[in-house]
This record gives sequence, structure tokens and C-alpha cells, in this order.
Amino acid sequence: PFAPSRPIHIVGVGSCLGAPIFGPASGPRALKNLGLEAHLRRLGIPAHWQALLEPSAPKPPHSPLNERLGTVSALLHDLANTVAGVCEEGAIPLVLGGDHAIGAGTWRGVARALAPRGKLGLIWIDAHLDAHTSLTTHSGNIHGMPMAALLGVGDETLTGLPGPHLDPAHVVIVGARSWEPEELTLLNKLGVKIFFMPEVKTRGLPAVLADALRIARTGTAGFGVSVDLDAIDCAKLPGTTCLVPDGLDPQELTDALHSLRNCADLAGFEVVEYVPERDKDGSGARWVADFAAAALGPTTAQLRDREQAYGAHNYAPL
Ligand code: Z70
Ligand code: MN
Ligand code: MN
Ligand code: MN
Repeated sequence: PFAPSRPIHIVGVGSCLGAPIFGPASGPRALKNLGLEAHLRRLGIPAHWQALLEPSAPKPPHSPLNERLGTVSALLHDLANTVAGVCEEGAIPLVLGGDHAIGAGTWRGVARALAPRGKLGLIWIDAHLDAHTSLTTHSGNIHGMPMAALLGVGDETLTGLPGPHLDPAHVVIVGARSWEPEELTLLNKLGVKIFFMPEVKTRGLPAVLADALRIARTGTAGFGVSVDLDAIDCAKLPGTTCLVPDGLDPQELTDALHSLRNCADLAGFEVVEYVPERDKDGSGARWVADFAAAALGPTTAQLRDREQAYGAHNYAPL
């Protein structure tokens, strides 16, 4: 049912409810104002802004975890419904955070839309494992919990959304280099495959992502990719919530996921934790635009033809 020309519907989620800082709340609006949609359309990608979702109440500086869970839960229901609708229209959702807590809603929505045809596989590209629950968390930050919630483990406010939980056999984490023991214990128990950063460095990102794609795509009806910007080396992309050294090279990640939209089973794409005020020179926003265009854009061959006809792409307007 899916063709490579499926349109991209962008869903921004301006939430910092899961993060220790306010910064990610303004991420999607900044990307919108910088012209992300126009940038994609200039490259021949049929993209349009579908929605910019926001929490019903802004986060007070020191609100208790239970309050934040309640507000996040309502937002996740809204997000999951919006994303399921995009999938049911035959489009690919491009979800822009916001902190990574929103992942607990995005992928339940995609999984729900896909359910009549089969399971959803998921590649989670992140410095962290995001596999805490409200009982194991050290920091109290909900963006450390969405992976556990997607697997059906944790507080009912996060796990109780409509739609299937993910099958750990088809979930894979890439780029991990910062976690607490409870998270690793849970993921090992469930059998989630984790590619830690040292293995990525040794084998190279393309080889590891090829393995990750096999895990997410074999025996599933579709797969998604969720990219936490802190997966990238913080020296090369400081415009994010958590600055973690020794991460992925941004250009290598862009190259490795080029032409992902050619996969007829690509079901969704998510980029989270963009913090505009830390992106002093705008290179983070340019990377997000370039990355989304590469992954969701025309094929390499089409790009080459375009470049021959019109010259190299100029990313300056963004
Ligand atoms: C830590 C915690 C985290 C994202 C940081 C970090 C979690 N394990 N998640 N950035 N997206 O606070 O639980
Ligand atoms: Mn739409
Ligand atoms: Mn994350
Ligand atoms: Mn992270």
C-alpha cells in the first residue's frame, strides 16, 4: 500500500515536560520558523506541517513527578491519535520534539495504525537507554522513561495509551554510552538489542545500522526511527538537552540513513531534544533539516540528477 512518494506530515511537539530544562519546548516552533517545510519542499519532498502540539499547562520549574506524568499523559494521547491519523492517511509522520518523552506517544500511535497488518519495529538512536520507570529513575526526568513505556513497563500514565506495546525482539538501540544499571537490567531481561558506542566506533555506523534495520524490519509490517540529538557527539551538535561526548558524527548519520523513504515499510520518523538557545550558530537546525531531507528525500540518483540540472543544494535559507 505504501509507495516511495508517500507524503511527509510534520507533527511538532513543543514539550519540555520530560526534560530538566525548558529549552526543548521551543524546538519545533524554531524549526518551523526557520522554514523546515519549505526546505523539504524545495528538494522535492511533499512535506506539510500537520500540527504543533503543546502541553495543556506549561511546566512549572519544580513540579512533582506525578503532576508532570499526568500532563505528559494527556499530551501523549493527543500525539498518538494525531500520528495514527497521519499513518492511516497513507503519509509518513515526521515528529519533531520536544524532549524524548514524546516517543512514548509517537510509536504507540504508529503501532496502532500498523496493527491490522502486523508489528512495528523501532530503531532508537540515542546516547541513553531511556528505559527507566517512575520507580527506578534517579533524575525524575520523564525523558529517561519512554523506551520502557513503549515496551509496556512503567507508570500507567505512560504505558496505558491505546495501541499495542512494542515487541522487544524488534526494538534496537544505537549509540548508547550513558545509562543507569536498572535500565540495562530491564532491557537485557526483555532481550532488546543494544549497539553501544564502542561497537559503533569499531565496526562503523553503516554496518551497525544495517544490523539494526534487519532487527526492526524482519518479521514486522513496518519500522520507525527515533533520533535523540544527544546521540551525536556534543562537540559537533551542542544544541540539545543533554551534552554527551564521544558520540556519532552528524554527517555519518546523515549518510547512513540516506533515502530511508525508499523503504516501503518506513512507518515513521522522529527527531527530538532540539534546544534552539544552545544552537548559537544555527548549525544544529541546519543539520536537522539536512538529515530529514536526506532520510525522507528523493533517492541518491534523483539528487544527483537534480544537482546536475540545478547545481549543488544550498541549505543557507534555513
Ligand atoms: C538519564 C535519566 C535522558 C534523554 C537524557 C538520562 C535520560 N538516564 N534521556 N536525554 N533523551 O535522567 O534518566
Ligand atoms: Mn495530514
Ligand atoms: Mn532519548
Ligand atoms: Mn538521550
